[in-house]
Amino acid sequence: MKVGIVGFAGSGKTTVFNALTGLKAGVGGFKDKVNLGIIKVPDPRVDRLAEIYKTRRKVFAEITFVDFAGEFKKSGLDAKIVAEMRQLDALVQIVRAFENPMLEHPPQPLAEVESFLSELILADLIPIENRLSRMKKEKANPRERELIERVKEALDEGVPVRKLGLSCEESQLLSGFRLLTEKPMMLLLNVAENALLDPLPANLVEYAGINLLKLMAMCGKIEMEVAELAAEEQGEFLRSLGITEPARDRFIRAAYELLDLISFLTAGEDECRAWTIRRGTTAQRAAGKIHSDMERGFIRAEVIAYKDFVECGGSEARCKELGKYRLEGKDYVVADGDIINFRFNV
Ligand SMILES: Nc1nc2c(ncn2[C@@H]2O[C@H](COP(=O)(O)OP(=O)(O)OP(=O)(O)O)[C@@H](O)[C@H]2O)c(=O)[nH]1
Ligand SMILES: [Mg+2]
Repeated sequence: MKVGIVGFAGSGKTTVFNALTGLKAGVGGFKDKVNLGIIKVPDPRVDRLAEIYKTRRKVFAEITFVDFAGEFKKSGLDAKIVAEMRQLDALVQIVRAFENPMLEHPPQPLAEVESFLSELILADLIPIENRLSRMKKEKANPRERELIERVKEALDEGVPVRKLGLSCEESQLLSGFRLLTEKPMMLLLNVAENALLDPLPANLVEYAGINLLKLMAMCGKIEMEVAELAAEEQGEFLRSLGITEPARDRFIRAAYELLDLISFLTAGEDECRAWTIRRGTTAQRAAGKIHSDMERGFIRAEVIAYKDFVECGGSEARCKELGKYRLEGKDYVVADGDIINFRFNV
């Protein structure tokens, strides 16, 4: 999964990037550099399975973060950056809610979110308008033409494509454009140190609800310091501030919800591993996540729910005795925490 950290200059993008990745990219002074960082998604189930199978080889799901710089010049979003943003699975807009001495204006979270949306809309209008004018010359498929016109109308009115409630088929027709306003998006309110435990501003909560955006708050500066501490010191430091868990963990959960992702597990003496899939994925498609041969030659899936496996003391035989071991066919919808062994034939 590739997540872009976007937003206006000085909103604290790189600070948040450091907090999420534990890296130490330079902050402040409007650095003009794209940072890339990969994190492993902590999953205690993988740790536990590795103990049961006595293996040291643990593989976790990963999230790649891209921290953009200088997105917002006077003339709008930079075309090169827009092109890179189009490749991402989700966008996280960092919204400034702290006083930044390098910027003149005080924080105005809602206004900042609205004007960033306008920039995204302008960026999406370019390919849509180009397509429309080409369609007028060619004989276009009427379904596609109607769709493109509807998208253009929405964008003209300031409505992100995400809100149009498109069908699967319509999304498919638009997929080549990789529209920014269609991407799942989260607002991350970057709050001042003294506002750490304040409730989220009501106007922003309302706005996020209407526009199908996920919303969370953190203090980037503090969380960046936390990420620099050794793991065993982090808990204590957070507790002293009244924070229950690192923002990174909250963020990962929110991102999985945002993208409707779950994990299934594979376990054995050679390796224990978490695989990320979209909720609703069938067993056969899930097999393809591991290897295309497994999907093509799919026979069946042997499934034990993680919870059952642990309750049976990590014994497959015991799971079988208690009827917790299931054989599932290709259309079985995989559940979060399923431990799966795929049978296949190529
Ligand atoms: N007080 C406070 N300052 C913060 C917080 N987050 C970031 N800052 C400060 O804001 C300034 C800008 O932070 P950056 O993380 O570099 O912001 P950015 O969005 O990456 O900036 P550009 O890359 O230049 O667009 C730095 O001086 C940070 O220390 C915060 O939560 N509280
Ligand atoms: Mg930066």
